[in-house]
Parts: sequence; structure tokens; C-alpha cells
Amino acid sequence: MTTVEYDLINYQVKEPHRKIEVQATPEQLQSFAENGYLVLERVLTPEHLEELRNGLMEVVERENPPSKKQSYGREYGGIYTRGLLDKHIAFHSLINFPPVTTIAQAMLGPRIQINSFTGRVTYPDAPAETKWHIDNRSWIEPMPPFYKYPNSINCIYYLDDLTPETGGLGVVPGTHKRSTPPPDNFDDIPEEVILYVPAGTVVMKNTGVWHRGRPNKPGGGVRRNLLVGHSPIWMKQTRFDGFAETGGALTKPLIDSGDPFLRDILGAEHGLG
Ligand SMILES: O=C(O)CCC(=O)C(=O)O
Repeated sequence: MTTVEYDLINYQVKEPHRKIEVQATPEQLQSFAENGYLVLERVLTPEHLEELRNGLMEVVERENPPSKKQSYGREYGGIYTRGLLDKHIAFHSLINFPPVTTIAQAMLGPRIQINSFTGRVTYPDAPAETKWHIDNRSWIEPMPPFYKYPNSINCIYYLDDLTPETGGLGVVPGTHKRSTPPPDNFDDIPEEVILYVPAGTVVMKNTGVWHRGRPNKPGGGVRRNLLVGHSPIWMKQTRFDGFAETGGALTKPLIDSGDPFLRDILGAEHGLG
């Protein structure tokens, strides 16, 4: 546990002093900053995992016929479903999930939002992988005088074990600090670290880190995960496939409750923080 205290330098903020009890050690935070990713092993209980798996499969089965195993092309294989906070109440348990959100606040500042909430499912009988990619980054060269490149975090909640059969997560440590994008292909990279983690583990990543979901092979089981983006409140929420990430039937009552943390994290506040 690490205590982090911030002052928001803004006359309009009612409570400018923010104290966060971060559920990580200073060494873990330092390693996240250096490598661009942090592994939180088994932070979901078996009961919580089951609720999330059931919620995800309900949505996926509602949206896709059983024969459909792919939303896009080979580059992003498997089924994707976006805007999950407004599709199933099971996911609301992750809106304020301190093992993750306090670390996001330690890395991004106290006023964070969820800017995307997506599920991904791949099946052993329909081998699927992703190419090397980054999730979200803006980098301009030369750096204009009034520009600071923004940082955000994507958290992958693994709902099934990652094994050589189901496919690990490949990451290249430190690449969030490079100006170059990853190669636009599926080739091996010598510095790749392959993470095989048990179900219930969350991998938090700077969205500029090069990574890929390795292939699910015949013999592996179904491989499910949730991809939850966090950013400072002033960034736009992602709009993949035309989805507004929050503000629909399930999240509007939470936003309308007026709770300051919920308003921030659900993207209803756009102040400078
Ligand atoms: O499934 C994984 O392990 C990673 C998926 C991913 O990075 C993505 O879909 O953007």
C-alpha cells in the first residue's frame, strides 16, 4: 500500500486535496512507469470471475449467432463487444475497483474516467490472434511548443488462464517511451515478453506499449477478457463502432446520482481536474 496525495490547483474544485491509498508498492509503481505494464495476479475472486464471465457470455450470445466467431478481420481476431457498462450490470463491479483504480489514479492523477469498456472472446476451434499494436497514443514530431503527449492506461482483465494453448499476452517492455509505432504484422520480436497468467489476473498497460494477443490454438479453451481503458477526465471517451461508452440506460442513473467519483469515472465531467 502506498499513500499518494495530490492538490488540484483549480479554484472551482470543491475538494482540492485528494489522498489516495494506492493498492501497490512504490516499487510496483516505479516498475509500471519504466516498463509500461504491471501484472496484478489473481485480484478477482472466483465468484467475481464467474459473474463477469456470465455477463460477458450473455452479451456475446445476445449479439452474435453461435456460428459467428469473429467481429473484424484477422488483425484483431475473435469477437469484440463494446460499451459493456451499458449492456450488463455485472460489469458495474469494475467501475470502482480499488486494486486497479487506485493504481490508475497514482499513474494518471486523481480524476480518472473509464474511456472504453470492451470484451474480447476467442475460441479454440477458430484460432484468433491480434497483430502488434498500441491502443491509444498521440505523438507528433517535432514536438510543438505547446504540446504534451497524453498518457492513458488500458487494463486487461483475464477471465480465463493464459497458457501456450489459449495464447499469452506479448508485450515489449519500455516501448511506451518510443516514438516509433510497432511493426504492422504478427512477426516475433526478440525483446517480446510473453505473459501467461491465471484467470482473475489484470494486466495494466500504458496504452502506448507495443503488445499483441497471441493465438488461441485448437486444444486451448475459450479465452475471454475485458479491456478497460482509463484516462484523465479531460480526454474524450473512445467511440468504437459508434458507441458512446457511458450515458446509456444502465449508467445514466449512476451519473445522475451526482456522486463526484461516479461522475468523473463515467466521463460526465470534463473539467481540467
Ligand atoms: O487478448 C489479449 O490478450 C489482448 C487483446 C488486445 O490487446 C486488443 O484486443 O486490443
